[in-house]
Order: sequence, then structure tokens, then C-alpha cells
Amino acid sequence: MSMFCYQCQEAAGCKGCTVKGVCGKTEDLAKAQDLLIYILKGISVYSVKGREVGVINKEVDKFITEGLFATITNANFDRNVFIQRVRRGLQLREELKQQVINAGANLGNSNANENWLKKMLSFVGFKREEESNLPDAAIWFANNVEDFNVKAETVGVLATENEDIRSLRELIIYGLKGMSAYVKQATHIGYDNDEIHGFMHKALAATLDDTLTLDDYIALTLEAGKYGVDGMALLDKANTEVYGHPEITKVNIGVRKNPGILISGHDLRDLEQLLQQTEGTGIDIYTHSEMLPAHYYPAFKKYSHFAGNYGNAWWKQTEEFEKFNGPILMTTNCLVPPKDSYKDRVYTTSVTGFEGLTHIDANEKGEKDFSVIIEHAKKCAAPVEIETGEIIGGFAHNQVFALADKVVDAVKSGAIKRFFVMAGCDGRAKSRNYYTDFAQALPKDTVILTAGCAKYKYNKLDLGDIGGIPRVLDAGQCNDSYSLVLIALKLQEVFGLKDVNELPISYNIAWYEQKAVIVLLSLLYLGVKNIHLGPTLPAFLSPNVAKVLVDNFGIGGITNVEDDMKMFLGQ
Ligand code: SF4
Ligand code: SF3
Repeated sequence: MSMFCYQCQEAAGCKGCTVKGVCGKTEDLAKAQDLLIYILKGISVYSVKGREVGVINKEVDKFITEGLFATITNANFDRNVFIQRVRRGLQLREELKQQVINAGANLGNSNANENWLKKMLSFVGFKREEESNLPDAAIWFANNVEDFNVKAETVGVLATENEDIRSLRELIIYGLKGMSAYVKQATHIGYDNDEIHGFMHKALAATLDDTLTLDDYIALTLEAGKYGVDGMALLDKANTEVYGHPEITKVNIGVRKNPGILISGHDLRDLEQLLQQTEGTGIDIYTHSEMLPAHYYPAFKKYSHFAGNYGNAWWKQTEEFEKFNGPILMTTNCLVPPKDSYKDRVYTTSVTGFEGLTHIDANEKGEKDFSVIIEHAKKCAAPVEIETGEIIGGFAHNQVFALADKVVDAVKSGAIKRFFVMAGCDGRAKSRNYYTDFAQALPKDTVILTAGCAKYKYNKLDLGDIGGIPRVLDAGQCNDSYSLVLIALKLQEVFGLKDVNELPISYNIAWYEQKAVIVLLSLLYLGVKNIHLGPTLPAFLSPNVAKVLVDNFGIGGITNVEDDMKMFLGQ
């Protein structure tokens, strides 16, 4: 087997990609990513000890967050980036180790751990010691690519032999990847939460610990859900305090006559800077996929050249980027390996990357200079119109709370019988047409609550409204699933219910990558039961771990629209 990855919904044969990723990830890239994750675990061993004695190294926090995020599906396909990160990670680990030792960290309480300390002291200066009790990830060192390649063969997912322990370790790591994405976006806006970093490091280090049991890992999985909620809350605070609360907004999906720049991914600070730098240049800015909800924020409405949303979810980019004619800026995942026909127009920033594309880095203040993209756009034709009209969104928590009376009355009168949370991701699998069919088949007295790119399966259908309340309420990006949780908790309070599961809300969630994993863990942590997950259950859930989720949380898959409709509506 040349590689093994099963972190996303497209894992080959619902088991794992073993030759090349369905996403386009090559064997070399997969191995470099595996090695980086291993290095992050090793750094975390020292970070955990450091925090016990007050050592918080912000560069380490940033490095781990960005390293995790870079390995998310469809974020970065540039192997050199990962090799450089491995090199820097090894240096950073040694710097942190020195800092921790200088701070007098107690590295353990057993004889073995005293030995740990002695060994640690002897490692300073990159010395290798074979008999250490430290995990290998905390001491292994190399500085040439050949050695990296050899090591990478031994540290991937399959290095954990017990399939249940492996399943839980990976579930935790994928949750951390999702969490890292939200934390990275929040820190880019200037918001941070040290406890989340502390947890990420504790959990990464725990995946190296062979003394932990299945129960320990299950507890850690649920704890990840708690920090998932905190991560989404942090990003919500950052977005809403800086850009205002999303409000009901109609977004144009047609085009204008000027050349345009298309911005995709999730990072609102990148969008803000692009809007500022393109003001008065005669270039229009369009959003793609998960950047659509940016239109709902008051702060961006003042830009008259913020023209609309172009196209659909991430997987349609290979046709839509071709037709857009102008440059495209990828701020986060999902990037699809670009076709030659438009490759020269795609730019990456932050953790995204692809060999051969121009990458734009931030300065120390997080500022980016997009002038190369702007000059490029000036030479391009206006986008080809692929559709016309408007879509409506902006139903995040603040806006829905403002409508609470109307919504509650509609529920009390029976005009709204049930809500369906259909948040999550979209993807290219044909089986995902299920979600379009499901939305269309829902009774007219039901309302869809959505967030994430999953919405593109039904946000352009004419599903009507209930007394002025649209039947599809889009809260925003996948992280705005947090809004859906707040809305559910508000309804629970208004109706005076003891348990959030007593509400007339069903969960039919579509997943693709690891942000959906942290959203799922967050919902489980909040006590939400009977979530249905599709189009297929994660390949990384072993039968026993899946059984734990079924027995304790009522997690289930999907079948077909007709049977699922009966199941959800209790007929
Ligand atoms: Fe396969 Fe998904 Fe991993 Fe890509 S990210 S290699 S598609 S499992
Ligand atoms: Fe979509 Fe990648 Fe997950 Fe933010 S853009 S939801 S798939």
C-alpha cells in the first residue's frame, strides 16, 4: 500500500485511498502530511508540559493550528510546503523543549518519567537517545528529505494497529483539524482563546499515548466537541463584532460588465482586504461557494463593487472558474487541482496551496498585498453569466432571534410542524442528489435550517415560504452551524422544554471534510441525539466505534428519500 488516507467522505470504496486520493492527493503528498501530523504530536508533548509551568509559546500555537488546517481535505496540494513545515516543526520542537526545561517543568512523577526528564535534558542540542521513555514523535530528528520519506512510511494512520483505538485517535485528529480551521480564521481577525490551543495540544499528545483505553479516547472525543463549540463561538464573536451581525440579504447571482475577482473559501478578513484594495479600480468582487455568506454581513454592504455570488459549491469550480474569466483567490479549502485552462488565474493564500500557483503571504500584522491579483484582473474579460436572479440568506442567530415571535407563533399555530437541520458540506458524489430530492419532498409545513456549502443542493429551488418565513433559512458558513445550535437552544427556552431533543427538529447532515467532523462532535457534546449523517458514514469509524455512537447518540445513516421521510416524520 503506497498511502493510506480515510479522512473525508470520498475515501475510495468507503474504506480509504491507498494509491492516490480521490481528491487528487498524491502518495508523496499524503506521506508528507502524515509526517507533519506526527511532528505536531511531538511538539504537543512539550507544549502540554510547558503549559503546566506557564510556558505558552504563541509561535507553537500558530504552527500547530496552521499545520492541522493545511492537512484538511482540499486545502493544500503543495508537497514542498509540508516538507518545509516538517523542517520548521523539528526546529520549533527543540526550541520549545529548551524553553520548557528552562522553566523547570516537572516532566512526570514516576521513575520512568524522571528518566524522561534526564533524557530530555540530554537531548537539548538535537542529540538522539535510543532508550528514552519519551514518545518517538518527541525525539525523532532528521534533516534530509530522504530520511523524512523513510520515517513517513511508519507514522501514518495505520501505525496504530488496534482498529478501534485507531478509529478514535483519527476521529479526534479530524475534529482537531476542523477546530484549527475555525481558530485560524478567528486569529486572523484578532481573536484567540488559549484554552482551545491547550486542548488541541493535549489531544494531539494523547494520540501518542499507548496507555489510554477506548473509554479514555471516547471521553476525549466528547471533550473535543466542547472545544468545537468554543471554537465556533470564538469565530462567531470575531465575525459579528468586527463585521456586524448577519442580516436578511438578497444576493445577486448574475454578473455585471466589469472584470471581476472571485474569492472562495471561508476567510472574511481576506475578503475585507480584497474589497478595500479593489475599491475604485473598476473591478468587481464576486464570492464563490462558502464565501457566499459574506454578503450577509453589514460591514461588506458598503462596497458598491461587491457584486454578488458566482456559481455553486466547491466541486463545481472546474467548470465555473473556467467561465469566470478573471483571477480567483482561494482563502481556505476547498481547492480542486486546477485545470490548465485557468490555472494561471488561481491564487492561494494562508494555508492553501498548489504547486505552480502564486501564493500571497501576510505580513506580521496579517495584512496582505493583493496588487498582483488586481493587476491581473484588469487584463481579463468580465465573467460569463451562468445564471441570473437572487438568493436569500442571513438567518444567523441574531436575525432569527429578531424574528423569534413570528417563528414561535408559526410553530404554535401549526403552520411550521418541523425544522430540518441540513447543514454541512456539498460534494461531487452523484448520491448527494438525495439532498435536493429530500428538500423537494419535504412537506410544505417544514423549514430547512442550513449552514455550510451543503446548501447549494437546494438554495436555488423555489421552496416558498411560510407566512413570510422562507422555507430555507441559511445561517451562513459551516462554522455558523453554531448559530443553528443557538437557535435550537432559544426555541427550547421559549417552549420551556427540558431537553433540546424534545423540539420538533430533525438533523439530516451532509458531511465531506473535517470541519463537518467538529460540527458533529459539537452537536454530540451539546446533547443532540438522532443525527443522520450522509451520504455515507465515515470510513474512519470502526464497527465498534460506530456502535458506541449509535447506542449513545442514536447516530444513523441515510437510505432513500421515501423511507427517510417516513422515518423522520414518524409515519
Ligand atoms: Fe482520499 Fe479524502 Fe484522503 Fe483525499 S482526503 S486522500 S479523497 S480520504
Ligand atoms: Fe464546503 Fe469544503 Fe465542507 Fe465549510 S467548502 S463546508 S466542503
